[in-house]
Amino acid sequence: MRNPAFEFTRAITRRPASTIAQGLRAEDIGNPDLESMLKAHAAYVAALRSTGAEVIELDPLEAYPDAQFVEDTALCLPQGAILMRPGAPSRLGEVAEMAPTLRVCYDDVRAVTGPGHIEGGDILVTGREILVGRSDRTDAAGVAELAEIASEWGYALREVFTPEGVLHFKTDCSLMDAETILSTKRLDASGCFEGYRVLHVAEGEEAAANTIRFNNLVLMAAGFPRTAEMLDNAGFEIVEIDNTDCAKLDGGMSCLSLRF
Ligand code: CIR
Repeated sequence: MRNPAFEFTRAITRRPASTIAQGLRAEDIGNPDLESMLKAHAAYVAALRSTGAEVIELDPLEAYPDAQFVEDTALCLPQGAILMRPGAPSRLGEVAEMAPTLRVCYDDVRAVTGPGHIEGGDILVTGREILVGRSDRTDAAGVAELAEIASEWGYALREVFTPEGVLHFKTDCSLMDAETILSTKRLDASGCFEGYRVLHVAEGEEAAANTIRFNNLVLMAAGFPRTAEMLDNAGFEIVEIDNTDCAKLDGGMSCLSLRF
């Protein structure tokens, strides 16, 4: 039987728009380059497809410079999809753009309607529970509304906290298999992964923590050799993707797809 925490038959992605230079970022380290971002995006989609999954590639949305980070718009579970309510005002409209595609894929599509906010980047679904990190984008009311919907589908949801100054909970962690989490030391130190097997990214390679386990592969940002070697030694099959341009907008591997 397939493990829904990391074995998927489908993914949804959205190609970056020509307006990406207007994308949100905590710190300005220069504008991303559209051509190289498109190239990296194509490599990302190809890696997902290489596992046998179907990838639905949506068109760019010029009005939403962050819309390629589709993960923040929804949570996809085997029972149905839940539309999020982003805490970034400029991203709220991305949800309505994603909804029609999810309604084609799922019979049951629910929504977090507010007043709270929640973004998919703050949600880690493991083999046993849903962890949601409160952050600047995800508040208590957003978590509570998601918890209510998820409980109807039999999920236990646990509220945790994203470290100060870190955009999303999953900026600092990812699921490797149903019981194994890759994390920065600073996030693991909060105790939120007690009872799991935790692998730490190498010191100085904190930006390597946002990966995705997608079927047989782990997609990770290129340029973190010590973390890549550690994961390889732990038996994971790694594919490295150039994340240079997405990183300029605080984006990483998980943000670029919805997986189900
Ligand atoms: C933002 O600030 O919303 C985008 N520039 C980056 C979103 C990254 N999404 C994610 O980690 N799930």
